[in-house]
Amino acid sequence: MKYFIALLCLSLSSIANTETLKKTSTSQVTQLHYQIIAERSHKPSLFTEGLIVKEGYFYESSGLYAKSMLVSYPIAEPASTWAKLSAPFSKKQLIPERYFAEGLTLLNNKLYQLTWQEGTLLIYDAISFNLLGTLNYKGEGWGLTSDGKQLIRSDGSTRLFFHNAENFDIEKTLDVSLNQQPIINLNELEYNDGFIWSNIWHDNRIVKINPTTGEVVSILDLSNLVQTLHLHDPESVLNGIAYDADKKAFWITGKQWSKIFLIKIN
Ligand SMILES: [Ca+2]
Repeated sequence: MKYFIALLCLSLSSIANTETLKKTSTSQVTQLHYQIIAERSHKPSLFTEGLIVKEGYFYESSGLYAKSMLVSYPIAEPASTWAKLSAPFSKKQLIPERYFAEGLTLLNNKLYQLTWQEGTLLIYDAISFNLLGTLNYKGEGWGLTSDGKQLIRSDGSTRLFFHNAENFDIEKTLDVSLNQQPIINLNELEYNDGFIWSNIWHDNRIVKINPTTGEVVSILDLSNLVQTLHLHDPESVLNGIAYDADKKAFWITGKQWSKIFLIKIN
C-alpha cells in the first residue's frame, strides 16, 4: 500500500510538473496581432525566395531553374492598374540557368544571394547589380538575412547558420525551438531590432526567434491574409518578409502572389 501511495504521489507530481511546463511554455510564446496598413501589386511571375527593402525600393530574389533573377523596383507604384501590371523593374539581373536563386540580403552596399543546392553564394554591387564574386558553402541555401555583422542562413532544417560576411565561413549555428520542440522548414528570413523573423515553408505562420537562445518568442499567424488571395498553386506559399525602416512596418508577400502587404505588428 505504501508503495502504491508513493507511486500515486509520484505520478500526480509528474502530471503537475507537465502541466506547469505546458503553462510556462505557452505563456512564453505570444501570438502577435497585425493590421494591414497598405498593399501594392506584386508580379505573380516572381517566385519569391528573398525580399528586402532599402530606401524606397524592394530588392527581390526569384527562384526556379532557368528562371532565377535578382530584381529591384520602387515601393511607390503608378496609380492605374494597367501601369501597375506593366511597370518594368528598376534593375534586373538574370541568374545563370544552372542556379536556383534563394535568400537575399544586403550588407555594406553588397547584395548576397544564396542558391538552393548549388552551394554558391552570389555577391553583387547593390547599386549596379554587377556580380562582384562568388563564395562556396556546403549544404542547401534557403533564407538569408544579416544582423549588420554576420550573414544568417537557413537551410530548411531547424538550424540557422551564422556566416562571416567576408569569406562565408560558419562562425556559429543556432537550433530553433518552439515550446522546447525543434521547428523545421525555416525559410525566408528578416533580422530586425534584435530578433530573427522566419517564414516556415508551407505554413502561414511567421516566427520571431531569439538569436541567442534559438527560442521562438512570438508567432504571427497570417492565415486570414493568405486566404484573401485565393491561391491555386500549392507552391504559392507565404515567403517574403522585409522590414521597412521608413514606415516602421513589415512588407509581406509570397511565391507567385499578386500583392505585397504592409503590416503593423503588435
Ligand atoms: Ca527578408
